Amino acid sequence: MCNDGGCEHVSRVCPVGFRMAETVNGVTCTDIDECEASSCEGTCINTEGGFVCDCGPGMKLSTDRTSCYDINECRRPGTSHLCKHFCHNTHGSFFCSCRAGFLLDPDSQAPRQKPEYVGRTFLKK
Ligand SMILES: [Ca+2]
Repeated sequence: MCNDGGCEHVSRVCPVGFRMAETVNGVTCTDIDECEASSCEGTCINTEGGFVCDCGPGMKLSTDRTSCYDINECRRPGTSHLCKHFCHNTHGSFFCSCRAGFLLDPDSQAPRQKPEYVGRTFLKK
């Protein structure tokens, strides 16, 4: 297999992230699937010569490039309008709530005045 020192020579030719493979047509460099043994906290995506970790929605990749941390949507600059009244951060997401007397619109996440009832009559505002 490596009777003439060819392996040593070719391994220097294969870039990082590739492994040397012997085929019938000679020696080639093939991409290593780092995701087989990745330390990604989220989803591992194998790329040519490397890999990337994807943390998914609501999460951000840490500087170590493998672990994920929660995005605090309530404290992100410029996103204070996310919730009109109260913002509650959760792991991977967030939710809004309203002051007393208001209901959260499920579509717009905006608070709307709770309808007031007197007996069975709805009072329009
Ligand atoms: Ca969050």
